[in-house]
Amino acid sequence: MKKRVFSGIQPSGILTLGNYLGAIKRFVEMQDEYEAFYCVVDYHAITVPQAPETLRSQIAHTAAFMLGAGLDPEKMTLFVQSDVPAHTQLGWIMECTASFGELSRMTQFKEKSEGKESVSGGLFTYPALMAADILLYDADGVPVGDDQKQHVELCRDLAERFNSRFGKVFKVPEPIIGETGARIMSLQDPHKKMSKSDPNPAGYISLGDSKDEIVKKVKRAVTDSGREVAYDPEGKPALANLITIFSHCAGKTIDEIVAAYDGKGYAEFKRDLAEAVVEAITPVQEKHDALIADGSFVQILIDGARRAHEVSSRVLKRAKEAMGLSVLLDPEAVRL
Ligand code: AQP
Repeated sequence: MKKRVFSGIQPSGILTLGNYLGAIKRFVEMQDEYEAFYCVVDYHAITVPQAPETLRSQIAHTAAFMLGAGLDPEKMTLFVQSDVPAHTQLGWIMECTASFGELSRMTQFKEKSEGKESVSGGLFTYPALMAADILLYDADGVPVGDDQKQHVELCRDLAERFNSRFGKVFKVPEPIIGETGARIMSLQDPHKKMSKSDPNPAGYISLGDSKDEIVKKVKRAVTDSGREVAYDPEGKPALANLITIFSHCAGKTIDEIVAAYDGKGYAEFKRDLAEAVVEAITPVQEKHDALIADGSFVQILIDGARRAHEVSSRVLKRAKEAMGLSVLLDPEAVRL
């Protein structure tokens, strides 16, 4: 039997090159080897305010970009989180399993709430919902970028705690982190990861960007002082990030890129980098555009939600029974 993987992407903006290199490309590679469940996690996106029309369109674009990148409905299950009721139900159970202290330690909450006057309760508890998302599919592994590792560790802790209290209900999953491309950084600040919700669009390359926009963003990308194209993540983090992006997009090693620009300046390097990015994402954009035009992604999401519901409702039932919840699940058991 194939091992299972689960992973999700928030429709909190148009996907970035970071989402593509750090997550989606690997989702595609894994769909042959694993039984894969991939989810557009729209409940996670509403932890910050979203306008309804924008959210609807971001859900569509997220699904179409994932399919455009090569996810195949014959091989994997793609669905939208809010179409499958078990997610919020087990989400609540996981909130009650997690402690306030461990949720307070999540670095993403600290980063996203910093400097904000008001943050939603959901932003604080969302790692518990994420744990539920994963556990509902008895996932063996969770392919994520390095930024999500802490959340997968929390999911493991919650699964183990629940299992020790109520018996073995959940499979305890492992994070699957790619060696490279695990964290693509902002083009404007190499200490911040590239994020689709960055208020400064110059910081990210969106999968929706035109060729001209990509060329401009790469040209404007910060570099470190000096002239030499050298890979030094500590001393020259901005340049190292650009070399990493180049290496992924062109399918070459870091050493090959560095050797190719020996004695050449940043301008030539950036011109070729922009070209490599455009080449890497153009086929994804073309397939995305065709899926949006013919609307065929909608049926894929409907079929995916049915399949996800089948699997997740069985796991939810196990959890509720183990905890002593519900009358409907077993009416005889509650006759005292
Ligand atoms: N910069 C990145 N480099 C590598 N991987 C990344 N991922 C995100 N950014 C990078 C990976 O993409 C997957 C989906 O992430 P998500 O959309 O669920 O949430 P996120 O990690 O919070 O991504 P963003 O783009 O930064 O979204 P916003 O701006 O809404 O917070 C995950 O596997 C993640 O690791």
